Amino acid sequence: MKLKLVYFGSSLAGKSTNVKTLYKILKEKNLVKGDMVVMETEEQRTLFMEFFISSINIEGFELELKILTTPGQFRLHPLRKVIMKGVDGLVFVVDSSKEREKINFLVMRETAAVLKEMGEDLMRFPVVVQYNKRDLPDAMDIEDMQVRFNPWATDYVPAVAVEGVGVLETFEKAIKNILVRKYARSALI
Ligand SMILES: Nc1nc2c(ncn2[C@@H]2O[C@H](COP(=O)(O)OP(=O)(O)OP(=O)(O)O)[C@@H](O)[C@H]2O)c(=O)[nH]1
Ligand SMILES: [Mg+2]
Repeated sequence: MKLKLVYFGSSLAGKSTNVKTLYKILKEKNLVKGDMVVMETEEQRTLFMEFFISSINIEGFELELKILTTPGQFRLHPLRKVIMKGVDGLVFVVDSSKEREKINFLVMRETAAVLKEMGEDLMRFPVVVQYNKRDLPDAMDIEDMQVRFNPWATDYVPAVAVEGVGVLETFEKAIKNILVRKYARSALI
């Protein structure tokens, strides 16, 4: 089964750090097919990134995963639509810094708009919320963030992506959510 997982979140929230770390973890387990493709703007900000994993077995399913990040910067908005095409599941990387509260929220709203244009509803999508940068001195309380950034009441993972904390857990939960959703849907139709 082929699945597409997209990491979204505000600029500098840690999406690339997650995906690069995940690539390393999976590469060591020989689960990566090919190289990681990275495209950056002149200021080292993500334009687009993707990599493939071949035959990863999760919960008894043989999966081929395509993993991508969206660019966080607002001026790269048109690219986000391209990246979101055919997406099966999402990871919402939330910057725990109090200073980023508003921008986290705006990105959630904007992602909902992108999906709506594709005829999809963010609120009905398989999502995992990652509260990244738990190491910051101004990190918000998880309970406060849950109210603001987890309207799905879905799984969440506290993380320090830069140290690799929470990266694999987030990924595994995201894949499980996609599978549960796909199977629940096919059982009901
Ligand atoms: N303190 C701290 N810094 C982090 C953490 N995760 C990532 N960072 C740092 O945050 C900065 C931005 O990380 P990126 O992974 O490039 O962020 P991004 O979401 O891909 O940003 P864009 O590509 O611009 O949208 C980098 O300097 C990272 O080292 C974390 O858990 N704690
Ligand atoms: Mg990036």
